[in-house]
Amino acid sequence: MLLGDESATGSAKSLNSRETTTPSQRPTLTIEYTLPSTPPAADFDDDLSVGFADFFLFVDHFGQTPAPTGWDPLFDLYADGRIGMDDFFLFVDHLGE
Ligand SMILES: [Ca+2]
Ligand SMILES: [Ca+2]
Repeated sequence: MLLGDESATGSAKSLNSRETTTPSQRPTLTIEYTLPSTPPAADFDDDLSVGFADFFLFVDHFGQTPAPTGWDPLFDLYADGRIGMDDFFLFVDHLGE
């Protein structure tokens, strides 16, 4: 059984896979989606939004330079070879995207 109004946004669907006893004849549901073409620059954890998890990752890298360990150019939003206040301000610009 499939219910829904295709002309409305936010339409709900119900799919009952027990209507047939033959597994190969049961309906299947395929969901296709497209990721945003340009994820936010400050989305460090790749969840397609900029939030507190990204902030804490940024704080972990704050003050770093390309010295021996811990350097990750991902956090150098203002690409000057140091993770500092310029990067923080760019991060804040993206917060909530
Ligand atoms: Ca994120
Ligand atoms: Ca920087």
